[in-house]
Order: sequence, then C-alpha cells, then structure tokens
Amino acid sequence: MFARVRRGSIIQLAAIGLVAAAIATAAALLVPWLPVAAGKEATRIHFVFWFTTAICIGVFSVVAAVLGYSVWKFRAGPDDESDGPPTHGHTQLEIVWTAVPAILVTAISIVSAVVLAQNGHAGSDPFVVKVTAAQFAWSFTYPNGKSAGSLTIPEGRATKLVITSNDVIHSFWVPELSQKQDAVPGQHNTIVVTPTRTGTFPVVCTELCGLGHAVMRSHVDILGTDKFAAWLKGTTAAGGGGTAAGGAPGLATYQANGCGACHTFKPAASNGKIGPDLDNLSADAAKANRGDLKAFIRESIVKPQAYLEPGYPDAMPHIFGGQIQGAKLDQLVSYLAQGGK
Ligand code: HEC
Ligand SMILES: [Cu+2]
Repeated sequence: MFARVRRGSIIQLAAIGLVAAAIATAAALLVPWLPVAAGKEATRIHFVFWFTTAICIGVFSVVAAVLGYSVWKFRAGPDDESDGPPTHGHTQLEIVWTAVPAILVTAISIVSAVVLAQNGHAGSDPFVVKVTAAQFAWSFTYPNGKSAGSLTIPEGRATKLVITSNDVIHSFWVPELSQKQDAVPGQHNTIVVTPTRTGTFPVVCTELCGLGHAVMRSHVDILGTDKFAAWLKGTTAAGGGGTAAGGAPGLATYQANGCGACHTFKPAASNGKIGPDLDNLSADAAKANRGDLKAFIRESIVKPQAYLEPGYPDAMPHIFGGQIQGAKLDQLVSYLAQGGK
C-alpha cells in the first residue's frame, strides 16, 4: 500500500497531522490541567501524565491525518449513491496498527509500575503521622503524642501517613501532593509524601461520606526543617491556620481539634462558617432550653446529634465524646461558656 501512495499525498497527510498535533499540544500546554507539584511523588505522577499525553498527541495526529485526508479526497459527490470498491483488508497495515499500540501501552504500563513502586517507598527513616477520618473531620496524631485538626509536615523528608477511619469510608487527598488513599474503618492504609516546597495546601475528603462530606476539609502546612522541629516541640497549633495557644488551656483543645474550621469564635480568632457562631452561645443555649449553658455546651460537643441548632445539618463530627475527655473537656466547656476566658 505504501508503495502506491504518491509523494504529494504523503506531504498532504503529514501537513494535516502536524496541524492536528499543534492544536492538541496547545490544548495540553496552555490549559493548566494539573495543580503545582508540591512533592516528589506528585512530580513523578505528573511525569506519567505528560508521558501518556505525548503518546496520545502522536496517536491523535495520525488518526486525524488519515481521517481528514479521507474526508477531503474520497468524499462522494452529491448524487453518488454507488457502493465503493470491495476491499479485503491489508495484512501489513493490520500488523502495524496492532503492534504499535501494543508497544505504546506496554511502555505506559512500565513507566506507571516504576512510578507506583517508587511512590510507595518510604525509605529507611520516614516521619510517621497517624491520620484519622470521621464524619466530618480529620485528625492528625504525631509520634510525640501531639494531635491536631490540620496536618503539619517537614519539607524534604518522606512522611508516611497511616490512614484509618472511625466510622464510614473516607478518602484522604491533597491535590498538590497527588497521593490519594481510602480511610477504611478497622484498616490502616498508608501513603508516602515527600514535600519539595513549603506552603499551605488543602486536605480534601474525596469519598462521599454523608451530609457533611463537602465540608470535610482541612489543610496541610509544609514547613522548612527548622520551623518544623520547633513546631513539633512547641505547644503551638498549626503554622498556617492557628495561633499560639499560650493562653487558656481550653483554647489549645479548641485548636487541636479543628473546631475553628467550622465555627466562628472571636476569642480564638477562628472564622469557620459551617456551624453556628460560638460567640452567640448564651442566646442559643437559652433558646434550646436543654439545661444551663455549660450543660448545653457539653452535650453539643460530646453528643451533637442530641440537639441540632435550627438551620444546621448534623455535620458536626460525633467523635469528640471519645476524643476530648476529663479535664480537657471541662476546660473546653468553661472556655466556651466564659466567652474565651
Ligand atoms: C465539621 C464541622 C464541625 C466541627 C469540626 C465542629 N463543629 Fe461544632 N457544630 C457544627 C455544626 C454543623 C453544628 C450545628 C448542628 C448541631 O447543633 O450539632 C455545631 C454545633 C456546635 C455547638 C452548639 C452551638 C449552638 O449554637 O447550638 C457547639 C457548642 C459546638 N458545635 C462546639 C464545637 C467544638 C468545641 C468543636 C471542636 C471540638 C466543634 N464544635 C467542631 C459543625 C462542626
Ligand atoms: Cu469524608
């Protein structure tokens, strides 16, 4: 077949192919399809993405060239209702269009397998953080026992996240770190992230997990090595979102449990909008009529579903009864009851 194609036709085919490749390349490069890569794993995944995209552009331009050329050269005239000449296949051509895609698909598989293996490798000395998902909040626990409602990790070191859930299936995702992992009750799934830049990025639940799924968000602070060491030792809450918890012990508990992500409370400088403004607690408690102010606050924390503030969904996590107990709970309740004192 190739022998019979004339030189002029080859040039025309190539010209259509080049135009198609140029358009596809522009669409690939000019639209920001991917978030910035903030980690080694993300950089590798982006490489697989571009590797596959380059192959797709190649295949697309060949197909578009043959298609465009055929439409242009072999179009039937307005009243031509005759059949085309019978053809019986073309062995050479069929071998080519089977072998080439097989090679390309194999290449993509190999590159993907290598990246997958590298991305699962935590090295000999990873920093380990326990991630617990619950309707509808994240909590992160560090090797020294410190725990917080947002994630803080060091730049330049592999962090192994050990992920589980207290209730239904959730999924942990930081788009800029590319790694995604299901949080399953009773199971500990891991992923490795090795940040290559500092900054604050969103943590997203990416598995529909109930009414509050859309608000099940937190953030990750990636700190330089020294700043991170200081943060880990200190009693300060996360670098980006929180402020120093030097004052009331109730404030530390408030910040460590991520209450501020959903609640506005002026003394804690938080401005979440998913739950009620906690500056109006006395008025809300009086309306609710479920015991005095402290009893109302205590119940709202340990058993939020017992009474729902009118106009709000049952989106407050049901985990705090198990997570905040004893003196910590007492301090948090007084802190809120006394308007932040
Ligand atoms: C995922 C979002 C979310 C988080 C995190 C969260 N809450 Fe809530 N909270 C809500 C929502 C929504 C309501 C209203 C529904 C209800 O009454 O349960 C609420 C209600 C309350 C109320 C009752 C307020 C009123 O005016 O009726 C208190 C008190 C409260 N939360 C305290 C806390 C504390 C303390 C924390 C941290 C330990 C916390 N919340 C964490 C979403 C959240
Ligand atoms: Cu979730």
